[in-house]
Amino acid sequence: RQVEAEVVAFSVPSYACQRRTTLENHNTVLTDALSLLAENAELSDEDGRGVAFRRAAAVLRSLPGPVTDMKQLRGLPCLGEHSLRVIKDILEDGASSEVESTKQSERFKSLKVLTGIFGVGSRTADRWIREGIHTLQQLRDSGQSLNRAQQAGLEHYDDLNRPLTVAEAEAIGEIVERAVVSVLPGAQITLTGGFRRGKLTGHDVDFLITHPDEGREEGLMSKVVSWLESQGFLLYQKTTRNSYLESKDGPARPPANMDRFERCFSIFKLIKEERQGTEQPENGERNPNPAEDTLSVGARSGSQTDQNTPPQSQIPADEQRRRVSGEDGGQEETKPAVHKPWRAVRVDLVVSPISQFAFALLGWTGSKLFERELRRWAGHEKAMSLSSHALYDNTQSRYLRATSEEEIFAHLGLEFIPPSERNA
Ligand code: 8DG
Ligand code: MN
Ligand code: MN
Repeated sequence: RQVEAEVVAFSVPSYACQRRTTLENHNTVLTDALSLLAENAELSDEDGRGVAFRRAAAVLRSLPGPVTDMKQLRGLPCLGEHSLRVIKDILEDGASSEVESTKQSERFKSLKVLTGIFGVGSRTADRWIREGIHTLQQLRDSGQSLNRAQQAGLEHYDDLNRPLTVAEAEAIGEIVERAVVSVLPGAQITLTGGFRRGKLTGHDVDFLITHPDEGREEGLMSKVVSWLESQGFLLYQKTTRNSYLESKDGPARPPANMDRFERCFSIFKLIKEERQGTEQPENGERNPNPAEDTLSVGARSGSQTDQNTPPQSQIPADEQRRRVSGEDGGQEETKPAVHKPWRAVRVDLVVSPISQFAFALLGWTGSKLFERELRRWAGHEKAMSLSSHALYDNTQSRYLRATSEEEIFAHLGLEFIPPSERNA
C-alpha cells in the first residue's frame, strides 16, 4: 500500500474568485512561461487561448508551494493539455521550447515593442508589422499617422514602460486628491488597481472618485481634468463616458444612471522629488528647456527653506510665479532621460455615483483575471450579471443592491476575498 512515493496532489477551487491569491508566488518560472504564451496569444488576437493560459497560470500562482512533480497537478482545474505540456517540459528540461522560441521570435518582439506604445493595440501593431514597421524608429520614420494617444505614447515611451513605485503612486494620489477637493469638497478618492492589491510596482495608477451625496458627482470629471490641466499636471487626457454599449462584458441590462459613469485615461507629469536639494545650483541655467524650469520652480526654487518641503508635496502651479507655457514639444527625446526632472505617469480616473461605488470599487481593483472570473462565476453559477455598475439577478429579474464589496461577495455566494488576495 505504501509503495507509491507519496506525492500529495494540490487542490484548488476552479474559479479564481474562490481562491486567495497573494503576491507570493512559488511557481514563478512556470507562471512566467504560461503568461508569456498568454500574452503572445492575446497579441495574435487569439483571446480564447490567451484566457486559457491566464487561467492555468493563475492556478499555479495560487498554489501553496512549488510544483516539482506532474503528479501534484492531478485533478487541478484549468490545466489544459497545452499548459500541462509546457509545465512538463519545464519540470523535465528546465525550459519549454515553445516558450523559448516565442520569446525569440521577431514577430513577438515587434508586437511587444509596438503595443508597448500607449494607444496601440495588437491590430494596429500587426498592421504596422505587415507594412514593415518593427521598431519605434521605423515607426517615427514611416510617416504613419498617429492619433493623439499614440503620439503621447511614443513621446513618453520610456517613462510609460518603466514600472511605477508605491511612492510615485502616493505622490500622484496627493495631486488627484488636491484636484478633487478643490473642485468638489466632500468628494472621496480611493486608490484601486494593482496598488490597492498591495503590488509594489504598477504600469499606471488607478483611482475611483465619488461623493457621499448621490448626484453631486455629476460633471465632476471634467472639473477635475480642467483643474489638473490648468495646473500643468496633464500631458495627455481622454475623458469618456463609460457607455455601457462600448463595453464587451457589461451586465445584461444597464442601470438607468449608467451615463453618469465617466472615466479618464491620462498621462500625468510627475516631478521627481529626489532631485530636491541634491543636485545643481538653484537657478536653472544648466537647463536648456524653460518649460522644465517653470514646472520645477516650486519644487526646488531658491531658498533653503524649500529643502524642508515634505517630499511628497507637489507644488501647485498657482503658487508658482510663472505658468508652464505649453507642451514640451518632444524636446526631451534629444536629452538624456536622467536629466529630465519629471516623468510621465499613466493615471486612470473613474467617477462613480455613490449608489454604484461598491461595484465600481470591486470592478476596478482587479486583477483582470479575478474580475473575469467573478463575472464568469456570477453568470455560470448564479445566473447573475455582474459589472462595475451593478449586479443583476436574472432569476429574480432585479438588481441586487450593495454598499460594500463584502455585500457583493455575499450576494454571489462567495467567501469575501480582500484586495491583497485578488492577485490572480
Ligand atoms: P498594473 O496597472 O499594476 O499593471 O495592474 P492593474 O492595476 O491590475 O491593471 P489595470 O490595467 O490598471 O486595470 C485595473 C482594473 O481596471 C482591472 O481590474 C480592470 C479594470 N478596468 C480596466 N479597463 C476597464 C474597463 O474598460 N472597464 C471596466 N469596468 N474596468 C476596467 O483596466
Ligand atoms: Mn493599474
Ligand atoms: Mn488602469
